[in-house]
Amino acid sequence: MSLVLYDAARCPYCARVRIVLAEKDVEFEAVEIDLSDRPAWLYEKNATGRVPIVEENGRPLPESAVIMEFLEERYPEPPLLPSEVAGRAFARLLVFRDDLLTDPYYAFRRGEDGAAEHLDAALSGLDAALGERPFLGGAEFGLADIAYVPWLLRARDMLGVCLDGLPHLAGWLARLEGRPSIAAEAGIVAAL
Ligand SMILES: N[C@@H](CCC(=O)N[C@@H](CS)C(=O)NCC(=O)O)C(=O)O
Repeated sequence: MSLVLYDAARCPYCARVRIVLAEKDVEFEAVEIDLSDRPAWLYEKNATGRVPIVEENGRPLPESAVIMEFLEERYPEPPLLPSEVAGRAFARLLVFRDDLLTDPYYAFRRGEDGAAEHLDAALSGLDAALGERPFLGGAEFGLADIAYVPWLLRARDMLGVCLDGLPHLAGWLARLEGRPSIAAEAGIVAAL
């Protein structure tokens, strides 16, 4: 079976897929896409022209949330969703609601008025959630954590967002960075 990832180092959505592939120790070929000069053929694989796209045996699949689920089913070990139905639904809900973090993140990156306060509020919400459970989806590391961590790494390391006043969030990020998959992503961010 051949697996190709159309990838971009700076893309946090691609980071989700890189992390899942690393967690599951899946071999794949990475094709780096220059987002400022995207090849015309990319639109044949994804009508929006966006990455990530995963291609299995020549069949392209876009959308990071869908790709994460696909990889979870295709490579079930180690599992990245809870074994119990309600737990899986909760993890999926968090992925579905990722704009609670990504909207204020991009607004802050664009320098919009009031964006710092909105990002602070989003980060405080995550901090509060992580005060109640060790990982975003519950007791175990999984897709919910992977869905959010690319923006946290970029907020901290590229936008200079300080997590000092957010002990649960900072502790979660430090725990995640103990995993080779996330440490590798932090390395990619450092090299951007
Ligand atoms: N909803 C998509 C978003 C992917 C996305 O926005 N990728 C960006 C790079 S981070 C991209 O390809 N941007 C090019 C564009 O918007 O034209 C996903 O989850 O995969």
